[in-house]
Amino acid sequence: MQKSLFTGRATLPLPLYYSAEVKAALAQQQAVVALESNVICQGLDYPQNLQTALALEQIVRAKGAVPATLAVLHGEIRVGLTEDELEYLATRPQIPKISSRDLAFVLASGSSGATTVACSLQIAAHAGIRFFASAGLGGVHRGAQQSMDISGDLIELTRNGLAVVCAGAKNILDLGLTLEFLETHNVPVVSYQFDDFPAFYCRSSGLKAPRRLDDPWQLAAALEWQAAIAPGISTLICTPTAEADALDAALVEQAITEATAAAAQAGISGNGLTRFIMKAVEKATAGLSAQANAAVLRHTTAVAAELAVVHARYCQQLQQDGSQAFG
Ligand code: PSU
Ligand code: MN
Repeated sequence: MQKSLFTGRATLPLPLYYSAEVKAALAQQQAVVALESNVICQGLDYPQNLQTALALEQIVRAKGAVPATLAVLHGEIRVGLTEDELEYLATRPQIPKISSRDLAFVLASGSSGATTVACSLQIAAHAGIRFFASAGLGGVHRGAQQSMDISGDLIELTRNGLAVVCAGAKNILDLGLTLEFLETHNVPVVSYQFDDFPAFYCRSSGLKAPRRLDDPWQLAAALEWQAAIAPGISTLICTPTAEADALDAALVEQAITEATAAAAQAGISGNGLTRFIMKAVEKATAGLSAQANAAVLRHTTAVAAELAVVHARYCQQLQQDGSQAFG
């Protein structure tokens, strides 16, 4: 039995099952990068989803870190999946999208779930993983002044103390309001070697990032200070998709505006809205947006792995220096 942080009462141990690779890496304090499964199950279509999932794992390994794709399979929280398990998820879009608030119920029913960013952050924290990569976060939806639709991804950033590497938030959202929300909740937002807050498929949102940082060693130091100061608050590290993979902003904006109007017309709200709009944009761009989404994922995952490796080295150095570092 574990002790609850809140009541001191004994709580159930979570059914966390690690792949051998992830278990060994965590034991040796090597760099591990967690990845979500909702994008594999529902964000992209088969076979592009499976190809992308496998490519992401290879990218992480090539950078000297270990990938941990997260999902719930038959009531077990899986931290690191085999190729067969990735294929299982990639060929079953009927597996539900699960966010943080769904996890307990999925475990209780012994069923499976594809984890959103929010749910993945929660699991990664319980699993002792420090880095997480995603293409674009959920955020404040356009029209949220009325609908109050704000992704649980943002809330979860205030609870789990991870380093989250992404290309900003999805540009189907209101990125200005998303930045405001992050500021209100004191979530550090850093653009890595870039001035602006990126816009997922597009390089820039036209909004300045609250902070720019160029040196990965200094970023590692900031993450450790953040963990000491406010252990629950994650740090959002943004990196824009490569020039060659970026979509034309005007073209995408037109598709998003039409998709958003179509969603309103069809009365779509709640947790199906993001997928509805993403799929409509994909249709309007003849699949270009899905290609771009996969490219963003490959890029953010590579940067996350690079930063995780430097961070692991920084932590080793801290341990070697011991108390000397702080006098
Ligand atoms: N990537 C996609 N499509 C998606 C998502 C990612 O191409 O639908 C998922 C992510 O898992 C993200 C979630 O965490 O959408 C956010 O959903 P919502 O806006 O309902 O919080
Ligand atoms: Mn929502």
